[in-house]
Amino acid sequence: KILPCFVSGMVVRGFGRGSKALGIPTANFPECVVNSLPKDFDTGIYYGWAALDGKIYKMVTSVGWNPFYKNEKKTFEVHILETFPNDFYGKELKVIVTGYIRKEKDFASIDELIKEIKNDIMIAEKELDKPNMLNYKYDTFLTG
Ligand code: FMN
Repeated sequence: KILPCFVSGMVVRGFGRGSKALGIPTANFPECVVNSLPKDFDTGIYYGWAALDGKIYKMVTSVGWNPFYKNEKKTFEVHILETFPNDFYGKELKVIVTGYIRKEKDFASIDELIKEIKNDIMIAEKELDKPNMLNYKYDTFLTG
């Protein structure tokens, strides 16, 4: 349908819960980028590739309203599957969303949310190693 979806923008500050409460830091795209997604891009959890500072990484992304936190604004948050010593606010982030994992869910506790995200990460790790997904890693959108 609408995947792969190519998205780029400058990393902005989110609500600031990502790294602290969850131990899973996410980079947020600005509102204008979120609002310019294709109309039929469903909210949910996806995986794909991210380019940052000229390097390509696996990523998982959450697009929507974060029902657990009841956000009033739709967000597009990217968690890169790599540990970084610093934030990357202000940097250009490019992503190719290549696959869908699941709908956003509400959870009874933060621990359950974290468990589900860890599972999303496992799925992304595995799916992105498949040849049809690896192809996108070298797309000129990311490398150019
Ligand atoms: N939030 C939800 O409320 N429900 C979800 O199902 C959900 N799934 C997520 C899956 C992934 C892979 C990621 C990276 C985030 C997910 N989130 C979900 C969003 C987290 O709640 C969010 O990253 C957290 O609120 C931190 O946001 P902040 O850094 O903007 O404060």
